[in-house]
Amino acid sequence: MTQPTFAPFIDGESWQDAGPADFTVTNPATGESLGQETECDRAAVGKIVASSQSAFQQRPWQKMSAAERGGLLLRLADLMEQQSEAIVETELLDTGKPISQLRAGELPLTAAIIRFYAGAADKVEGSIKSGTPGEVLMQMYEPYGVVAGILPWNYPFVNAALKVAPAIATGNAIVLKPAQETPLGTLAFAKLCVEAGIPPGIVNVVLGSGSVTGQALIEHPDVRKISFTGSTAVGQHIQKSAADQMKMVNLECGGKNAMIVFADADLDRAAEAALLSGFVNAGQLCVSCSRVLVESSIAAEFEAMLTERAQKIVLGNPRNESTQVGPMITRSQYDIALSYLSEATSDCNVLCGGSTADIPSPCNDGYWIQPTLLSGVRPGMKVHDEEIFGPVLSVVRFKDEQEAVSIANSVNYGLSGSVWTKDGSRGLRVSKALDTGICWLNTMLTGYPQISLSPHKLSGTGVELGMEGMLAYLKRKSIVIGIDDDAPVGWGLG
Ligand code: TAP
Repeated sequence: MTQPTFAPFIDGESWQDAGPADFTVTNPATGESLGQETECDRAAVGKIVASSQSAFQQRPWQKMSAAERGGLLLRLADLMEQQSEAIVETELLDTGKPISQLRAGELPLTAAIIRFYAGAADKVEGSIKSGTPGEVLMQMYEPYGVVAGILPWNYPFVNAALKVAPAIATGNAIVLKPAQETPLGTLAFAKLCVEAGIPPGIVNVVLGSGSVTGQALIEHPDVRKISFTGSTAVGQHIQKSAADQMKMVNLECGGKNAMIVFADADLDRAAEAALLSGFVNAGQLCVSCSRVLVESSIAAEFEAMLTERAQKIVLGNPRNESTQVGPMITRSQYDIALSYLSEATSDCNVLCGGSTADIPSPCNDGYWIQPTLLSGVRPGMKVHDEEIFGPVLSVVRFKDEQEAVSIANSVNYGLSGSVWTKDGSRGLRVSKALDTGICWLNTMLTGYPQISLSPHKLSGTGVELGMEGMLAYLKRKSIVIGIDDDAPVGWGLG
């Protein structure tokens, strides 16, 4: 049977002969080929950015009110819900995520993000400040024009919404670049945008590798802002490249987040939260707390609780409703996670998991790793300090509050954290002391479009989500207006 060609999306249509289609997109749960993907070279990227620039500069986009753009986003969210089963199928094939989590988690979160920015579109306020009596000072916001949204493979649909919704709400055009391994969700998202009435060209998609297509996109002079989600190494590279043309850059990068469990915590809830955080999406989640810091006095008891429950986690075919953990999404990430594991298992105690998993047909050729729990992990070990981005949860013991904070903050990243204690003052004190963009206190991973995420340290720069995340898609402009014809101008000397 002939397989589909995944081609870039320009002016509301698939551009089938944009370039060579020789990259195979794979279903990570089964190892089967889903089709061939086109790679956009510099010329193809140039054509797609030109389409975005033209759509941005012309009617109907330039004549549309913010409220109308908000209305288009509401229609997008509605369409997404009406077509949710088709979207779930697309994401399931592309990423191998468990079907129950796609239905109950990702799709509702994506719709919530879009609806938040739909409502926010006409809430952008400028200001008037006092100057001299003869002058009025205005401050306002303007869209950048063409924005690049560069996406990772771990949550293609959610990440597309995180870039597209604020970009559209603020009147920009956006060119998305999905990870080469996971183009399906982004293409489906862009098509839905057109179906919702967003003018063709306002949401375009380039396809191809980061080094060729991504690089051409970030270097294009008409791209005035880059919103990137991915690894710290690539984020740093993008920031350096963007400096040549003074582009505004937003970077959401890696994390090595800590959950701190004090002896007085509700251990039952804390154990559930730790396992969710460590193993949801097979650990391929930037904000997951892959380090569990446990007060020494309860460490043995807590490790036993985690082990007993981790052994019951259902790993397997993402189509089964009962599946909790799916495969690694890419072959390369599977290899990276296994290489971390082979090093860690000689230095630490493996409480459960620790290697690949055999999943029966049709999933026997997928990228499967057992949910793995390690104890005896300490700062300085690679498994403690570096982001693995796989289903590996490390237990680290601490003796008191000061040591817990010091261990949590000892890594180069600063994305998220979580604190578990019944002592309210301590909970807030420790949450404040964590050098991270977000902290959950006695809860875990709850996501709200209305609160911003601003990564600290090597986890990134800028802000995503919330009103501030939307303002990041706008440049500032001040206008000073003279209203007194008799006011002096010039040197004021005569
Ligand atoms: P990366 O390898 O950094 O790739 C991210 C995106 O950048 C991909 O689309 C990639 O393209 C592209 N890219 C690579 N080189 C580029 C270049 N020179 N110019 C422009 N684009 C380029 O990350 P990943 O492995 O896909 O994602 C996992 C990482 O994302 C983890 O570190 C995770 O923590 C992070 N992440 C962070 C967050 C937040 S909110 N902080 C959320 C999700 C994920 P190709 O892959 O096609 O080559």
